[in-house]
Amino acid sequence: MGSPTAPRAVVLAGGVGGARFAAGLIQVLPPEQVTVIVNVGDDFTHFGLHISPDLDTVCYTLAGRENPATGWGRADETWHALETVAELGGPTWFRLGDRDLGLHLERTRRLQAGEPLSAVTRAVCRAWGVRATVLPVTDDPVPTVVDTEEHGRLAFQDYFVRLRSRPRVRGFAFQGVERARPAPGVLEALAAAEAVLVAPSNPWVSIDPLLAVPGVRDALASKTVVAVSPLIGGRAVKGPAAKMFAELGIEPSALAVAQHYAGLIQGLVVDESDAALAPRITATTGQAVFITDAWMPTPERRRALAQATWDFAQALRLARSLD
Ligand code: FO1
Repeated sequence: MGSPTAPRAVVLAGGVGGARFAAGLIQVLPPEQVTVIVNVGDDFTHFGLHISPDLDTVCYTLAGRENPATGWGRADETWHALETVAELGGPTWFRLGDRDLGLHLERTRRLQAGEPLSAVTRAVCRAWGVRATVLPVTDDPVPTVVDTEEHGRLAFQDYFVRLRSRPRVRGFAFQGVERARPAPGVLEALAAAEAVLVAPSNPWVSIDPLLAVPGVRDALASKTVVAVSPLIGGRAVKGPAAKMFAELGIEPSALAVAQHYAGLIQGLVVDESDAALAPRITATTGQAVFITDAWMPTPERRRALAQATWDFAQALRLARSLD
């Protein structure tokens, strides 16, 4: 038995899917043993405020403060500030609620005073009683740019929220990522973890930007890494992942997810509806496959998926140590 606060599991997470999976895992392991490393490629400045959508979704969800209907933003939200913006003819396409705005105001103030994003995130989590460690993958700006057929290069939130992911994608860039440094604690958590769990997040715009931060992919090389497919029956539970695969000329399926992560993961968790793909996944990538109900509509289902994924990772780790 290690120390009760030693990190055992690292989750690589984007927004809603990553947050819900992490919320399941802190029902399986003591939260102090879980580190969630979060994508910041979606971050942008709006009304002069620094918005970190995926970090906020993870923090709100682990604090039990998330909007259960959307998955992002706050529960019990009101919209007075945005109504005033609308009265004045300002932009309302990105819906910032009143409670949510408070976080963006305070984070922006601290960033402008010189605190790094990771320190601000730590303070937010402490204030809200989040016992897991939540880390932005980097404190440096690494904005995701989406190359589209119709509009050329678009800032991520322009593509995702303003244009509702409708443009056809041709590719992605993570600006400045080659100069980015992992945030304090990221490489340490990866080094200490028994296993790294890639949440059911969008591989293209949630997980790839994390892996692109220099040092992160290398830190996974010696680890047991297991991913949960975000595609169920060829469709994304939320967001445009399946559409992105198709537009990039890849048939969207759990097999495509396995091939996307080939060389990075040793195991893939897939939904029961994708069970027939398991032999081809193993034959083409060498990955072990675990089949379960991968849909997470309730806290119980989140816990069950996290438990199954953790047990699968532990079994793979044991098998590797015996090799
Ligand atoms: N997503 C939307 O589809 N529409 C919105 O108006 C919107 C507002 C928003 C505000 C704060 C926040 O933290 C997230 C918000 N999101 C919104 C979600 C978010 O932009 C995306 O889900 C992520 O960037 C993708 O993971």
